[in-house]
Amino acid sequence: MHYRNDIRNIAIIAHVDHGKTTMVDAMLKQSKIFRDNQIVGELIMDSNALEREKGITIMSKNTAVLYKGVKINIIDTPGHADFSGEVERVISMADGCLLLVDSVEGPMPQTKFVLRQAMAKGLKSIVVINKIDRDNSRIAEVIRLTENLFLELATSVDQLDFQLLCASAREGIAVSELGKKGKDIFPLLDCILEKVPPPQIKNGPFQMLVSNLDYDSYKGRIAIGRIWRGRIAPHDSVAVLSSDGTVTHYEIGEVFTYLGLKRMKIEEAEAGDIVAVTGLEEVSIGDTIASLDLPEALPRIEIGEPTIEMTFGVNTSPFSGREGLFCTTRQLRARLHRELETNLSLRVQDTDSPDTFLVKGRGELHLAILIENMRREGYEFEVSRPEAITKIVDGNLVEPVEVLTIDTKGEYVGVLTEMLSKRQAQLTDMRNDGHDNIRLEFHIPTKGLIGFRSAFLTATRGDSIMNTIFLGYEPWRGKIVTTRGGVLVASEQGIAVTYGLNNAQERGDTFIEPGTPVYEGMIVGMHARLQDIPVNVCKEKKKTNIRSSTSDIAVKLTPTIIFSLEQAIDFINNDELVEVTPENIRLRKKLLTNAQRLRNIASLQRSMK
Ligand SMILES: Nc1nc2c(ncn2[C@@H]2O[C@H](COP(=O)(O)OP(=O)(O)OP(=O)(O)O)[C@@H](O)[C@H]2O)c(=O)[nH]1
Ligand SMILES: [Mg+2]
Repeated sequence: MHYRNDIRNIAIIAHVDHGKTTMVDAMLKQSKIFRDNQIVGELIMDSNALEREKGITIMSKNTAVLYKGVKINIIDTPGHADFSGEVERVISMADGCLLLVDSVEGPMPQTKFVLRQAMAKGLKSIVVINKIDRDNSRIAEVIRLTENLFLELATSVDQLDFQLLCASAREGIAVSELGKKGKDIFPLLDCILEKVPPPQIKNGPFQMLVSNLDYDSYKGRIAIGRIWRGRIAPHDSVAVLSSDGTVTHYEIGEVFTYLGLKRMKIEEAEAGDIVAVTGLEEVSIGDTIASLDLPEALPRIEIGEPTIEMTFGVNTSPFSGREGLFCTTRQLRARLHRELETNLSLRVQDTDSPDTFLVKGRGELHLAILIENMRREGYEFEVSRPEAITKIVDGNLVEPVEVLTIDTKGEYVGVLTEMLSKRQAQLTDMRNDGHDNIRLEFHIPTKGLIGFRSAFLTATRGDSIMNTIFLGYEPWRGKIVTTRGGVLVASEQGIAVTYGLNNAQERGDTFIEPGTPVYEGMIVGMHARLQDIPVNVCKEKKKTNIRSSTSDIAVKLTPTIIFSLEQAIDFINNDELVEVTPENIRLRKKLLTNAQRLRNIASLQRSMK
């Protein structure tokens, strides 16, 4: 066994938005990976369209920089709890981690979650207190809180020995001593070279664990991972050891390593490095690729279980097939199964209905991102309201419970606690920093969180931040009585007009603009009361022979409420669906006609008697 001093492998981990991807920017830019005149922009690694739009990292990615003759392989990870499966998946490629902590927010639930993961994998930690340029930063306090977190999580004394730096990723500076004036990111790179152990090389034939997959239309499937043993070169013969014990032989196509944003073709790679290889038709994340001389499997990657589920079905609305490229059950099934190859914390199951699949994920955002991606690819389908996944453990019904952290102002505490107690949340902690910034912590069943985010944003006028993280399974706390009001349901198919919408607005807020095609059973607004009511938004004003005065024509509509996909999923009830097409997001009742719905209510009432 020996070490390779020319490589370091690190993962960047943190709570959402604490500056991981910005830190990678700084390292890439200052290590002169780019040509001097090359325009590279910001959040370079957030390369996919949805990531750029939302300003968050969704998938973890590899890059590398060269510094003082050493290649530092960097794995950028997502911070949002819904994508924590990604962190679990890639962290084993690293020997060390940069744990970023925002100098104002301090350690957050996801900071704890990812640090626990890193410790379990035995990674050496470097703590970076980031965003020290922020006005209200409280560095000393945040350091103290971070030390407490290490004390809480460490299982051995050497885990308490972590290196600490302060940085502003945005300004591209890091300092090893508080109060020193920074000028570049190099102190952090030096610290990585010094403190992160170089990769250990086991002698023996080739062995690599597949941690990620990519696809190229020319090269086909690309397997990415760390080589644990031996060497690999193009055209080598290898065995792929899959989860069910099957062993398949392949010839490697090309071998690549990372540098900056490029994958570079190389003639040979050696243990300790992170590489991408082509030529393996059937390979999954978690598989081991090994030499034919000694085909031994590495331990598989373990990923936490999903907590929420919803159905994805073929679009059954009267408008089905109008806007999508892929609308059939077969296409929907194939797409969902393809997603399983890379989205490890996702599950897909068949249901009693052949046109509907049960899809399970880590949270509403996890599933919403999948829906949004599919819609952009041209898929058309319908989804149900998300539900928490319950289980039976030792004969008892249990449900997922999460820790909810809210950063808010004093004035909202009353309304938030009231809203949350209806959702079965229990207040577990409340802190005031003396400037009216209040942090509340609750334990809340996952079912209570569904539909909460939009209510939260409205109640706090967008002025507060909420975060959740999975805590565990606890005994079922009973049903939650939903508090959402009724909806306005279109009573006829046609085109919505101003006159009809204006009438509807006397009953509540509307969701569609004049000129929108509607069908019977489509939800077009929110009723001011509890029950649903049919409205005819296509109704024109009666024509008379006398030309109407201008005051008649100029009906002023109240502005329409337009839901984003996530808000739509958050909004619907059990008897409703969201219809998703490349062009539109419509809300509808499951039962489209008023007669069907009335009959259903009557039969429900009968069965309750
Ligand atoms: N003031 C200040 N803002 C920063 C700094 N670093 C990052 N930011 C900002 O913080 C926001 C989030 O930065 P990202 O780099 O996307 O954070 P992230 O940790 O990669 O976020 P996720 O991948 O979604 O978890 C962006 O608006 C950045 O510009 C910093 O050092 N100072
Ligand atoms: Mg990021």
